[in-house]
Amino acid sequence: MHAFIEGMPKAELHVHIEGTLEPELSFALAKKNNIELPFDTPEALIAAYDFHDLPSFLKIYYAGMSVLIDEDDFFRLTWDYLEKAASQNVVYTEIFFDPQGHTSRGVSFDTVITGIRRAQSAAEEKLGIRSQLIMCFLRDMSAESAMEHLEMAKPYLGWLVGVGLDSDEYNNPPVKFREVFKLAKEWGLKLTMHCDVNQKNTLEHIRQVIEIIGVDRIDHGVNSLESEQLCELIKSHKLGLTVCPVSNQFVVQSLTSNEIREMLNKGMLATINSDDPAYFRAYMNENLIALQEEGNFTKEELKTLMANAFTVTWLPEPDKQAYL
Ligand code: ES4
Ligand code: ZN
Repeated sequence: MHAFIEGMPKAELHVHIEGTLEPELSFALAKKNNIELPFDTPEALIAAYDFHDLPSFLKIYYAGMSVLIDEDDFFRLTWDYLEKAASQNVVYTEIFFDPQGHTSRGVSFDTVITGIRRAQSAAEEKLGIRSQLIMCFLRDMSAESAMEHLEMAKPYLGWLVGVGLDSDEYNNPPVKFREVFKLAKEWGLKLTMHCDVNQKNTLEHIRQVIEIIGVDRIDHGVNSLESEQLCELIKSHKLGLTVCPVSNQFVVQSLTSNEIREMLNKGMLATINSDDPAYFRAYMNENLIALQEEGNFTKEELKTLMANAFTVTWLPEPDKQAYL
């Protein structure tokens, strides 16, 4: 079964590039940029990873970004992720990045996106892994800030496939960003938003992303199973759900294998993803292997999950068909 999982050609649709920052790279960049880290070794840094909910994770995730300063840092971050993904037979990936996590520290939008883009091009040429980029807005910042960052992205629209919404969901509903996402859609960008597992007002948030924002996909969205009506909406709109088993485990102490199976049984387009693999210590293969073991998934079910991922990619239709 492990060999089967490792050998499957995979698509990943929910990975935050800043969440792929490995402790070793963090130390290397800190040294290069003369930044003092509050830990002596990468192992000590990993030992301090103490997440039990979204805010406790985000605190560590934002602190980690402080070592990313110049274009080469963003290149190396992205290159290392793409190299790791390619080594796991990920043939296509859609990558989130959080520009506000960098501009708020004085790193320019251009530095961030140019470094990432350069690594995407190099990896496609040298490793054969294809990728597209999704710009995320931090939902705990203002809608005005999100709009400013959308405007900043205007000269780089050809480098973006879509926009997303992440960070702390508490009291930050999808409708807060209605105008930003409306404009992004007018510019031809695809739309997705996080509806993290077990958040306050989660069913209302899921309803909003579908009925008010008009998303093309939902990130996580596991709680939709609590509402037959939402499940029907998700199915009728053919929305993919990017589920992240190991990420979920930190919040609900389960890889949500029962929920993922229920989605498959209902014909919902569930996909498996790593979210923040360096922090959660699990890339695609580790997510799939752990999930298979918890839920006793069959090869057929795993094939369905991966076919779902290729089905809901934001690739041009002929390219998508070539993978299916
Ligand atoms: C995230 Cl798991 C998760 N949820 C919301 N925002 C995020 N940013 C990075 N990982
Ligand atoms: Zn996420």
